[in-house]
Order: sequence, then structure tokens, then C-alpha cells
Amino acid sequence: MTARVLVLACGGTISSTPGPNGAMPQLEAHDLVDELRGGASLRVTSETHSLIASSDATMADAVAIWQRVRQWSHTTPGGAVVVTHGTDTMEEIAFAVEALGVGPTPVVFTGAMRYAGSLGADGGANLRSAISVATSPEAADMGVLVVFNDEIHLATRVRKSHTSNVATFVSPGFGPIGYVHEGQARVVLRPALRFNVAAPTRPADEVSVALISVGAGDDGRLLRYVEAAGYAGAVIEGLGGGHLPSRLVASDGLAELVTAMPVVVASRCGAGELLQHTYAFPGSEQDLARRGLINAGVLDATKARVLLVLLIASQCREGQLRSAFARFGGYEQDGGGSVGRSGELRLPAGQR
Ligand code: DAS
Repeated sequence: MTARVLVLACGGTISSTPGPNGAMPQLEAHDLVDELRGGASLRVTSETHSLIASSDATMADAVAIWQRVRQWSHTTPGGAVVVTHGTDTMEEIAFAVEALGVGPTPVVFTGAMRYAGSLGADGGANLRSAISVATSPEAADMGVLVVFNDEIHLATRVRKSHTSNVATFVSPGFGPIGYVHEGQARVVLRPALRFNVAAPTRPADEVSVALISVGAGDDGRLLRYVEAAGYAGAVIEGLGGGHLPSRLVASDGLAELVTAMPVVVASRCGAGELLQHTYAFPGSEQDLARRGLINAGVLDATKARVLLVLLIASQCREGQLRSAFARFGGYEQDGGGSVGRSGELRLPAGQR
């Protein structure tokens, strides 16, 4: 393996070592790389982006990582990037970097569930596997990947599924697209389509999107406070195939919210695409579409929120926003078709 690899460290458990009161992110990128035995043949550049718990990662971090990837791919043709990151928000930051677009450059996120120095710590093995995948010719043009526990996942599909198990990352409904075997990457599936959003034209951190989860009997009173709290958009994590209780749908809160800002509906199921043409009851997927809610398709609520932040930060038009959800959501594969309203994006005053 002689490809040039940038290892960009962003904190998390993989960078954590025990302290008097518990583990804290402290290891820099060079510490992580130095730990790898047999890494001498690699041409690794190590950089520390941050030493944070990933619960503190923001969309500004995602944009900064994306910018560094682009810079690296311009200055290092044929090079690859491995991002070490906390697992708590890895699925969001990796998805954001993928959505912003990395071209053919292999970009692999990895991390750890057990901090450095603990029994069975998984960081070193995960980093080594991530580097093997990133430097494999098979990783080119795959988009951003997450390599964890010797499985290879697409950033567009992966999510953390367990609070502590080292096999925490899964791609529900899809599965991993490859694996690492005796240190070698095996890619067995490739993404059929990849999409990008436009680069942000305003700081992504200035864009707040509310994420509201709905349960049985919910009357949606929380929705009334979203605009006043300064949010620019909202994702509602609904039920089943993309449904909401009829009492919530009948409330003024939802109608006012849809008038004020883009509102996306996703499902709490965690796998599968939202329905579009099946049910007709109040609060059904067809009813919500008529009321102007945007269907998240195969995106879970967490990824839908990331996409909505990036789209609002790119100051796109409403038609572009709907089209982006149709593409990333998997229900408009050719980029054509109707994208609904095409006017200015409706955003609350002060959010434009
Ligand atoms: N849960 C820790 C991790 O797995 C902390 C974090 O996400 O930063 O990395």
C-alpha cells in the first residue's frame, strides 16, 4: 500500500484515553497513526481537526472536513482520506460530507466503541481496516464510506444501532456493501447513483432545523413553538410509512409550520422508504403530501435533518429542495419529473 492517505482526527472514543473521572478525547492524529504496526509502507499525513466528543460536532465541522477533502484531492491526485470520528454523530457528519460531494476520492470514516487502552479496544483495528479500504482501488468513486468492525457501509445508509456494541454500525434494509478480510478490502456492491447538493452559501451553523419525534396520541402542540424558537426548517419523525395522528394534522400548528418553513416527514421505523400512494386517511402519506410536507423517502429523520440544513444553507429554491429530497430519498432516480413548487424557499423572517 503506497497511496497517499490523509488521516484527519476529529476526537471521539478512538481518540479517548482514561482520565481521573472517565475517558476524554486526547489523542491527536499522529498518536493514532503511530500506534499502527506495519504502517511504515504507508505514506500517511496526519492532521487533527478537533479533539471533541462527537456530540459536539456541528455542520460547520462537516463543511470544514469536506473542504479539507477537496483540498487534499486537488493537491494529492490518487490520494485518499480517512476521518477518525466519534460514533455518536458519525452518520450525520459522514452523510453531510457525502452530500456535499467528494468526487472519486476515497473517503472513509471510522472510530471506536472502546477507548484506547481499554481491554479489547477496537480503534487500532478499525483505523487499519479504514486505511486498507481507503487505499484499495475498489474504494474510488464509491462516495463516503464508514468502515467499522471490518464492515464497509455507505454513508448514505449507515446508522449507529447500539449504545456500546463494537458492531454498532448497520445499514438497515441495505446491509454493508463489503468487508475487510485479512487486511484486504472486499467491495461487493457499488452505489447505483450518487447525488450532491450545492455548496453552502451561508454558514451551515447558522441554519437550525428542528427534529420532532411523534408518538401515539400526539396532538402536535410542540409544533406551535418551532417558528418562534428561530428554526429555519423542521423534520417530523412520524409513524410507519410516513403518517401522523389526525389530531396533530388537524391542529393549527402543522398548517402554520408548513406555511412558514420547509417541513419534512420521515419515519421512526428506521428502515424502508416512505409510502406515497397507499393510504387516504387524515394524516396518511397522501394527506401529508397534499398539505405540503416533503417526503424523506429512504432517509431517516437524522439524515433528513442534515440534508435540510445543507439545502437551506445553499439558499436553494423550493423546487430544488423538493428535488433533492426526491433524489436522496430514492423516489426520483433520473433527476427528472415534477418537483412541485419552484418559487423561493419559504423561510421565517430572519432565516432567509
Ligand atoms: N460515543 C463516543 C464514540 O463512540 C463518543 C463520541 O461519539 O464522540 O466515539
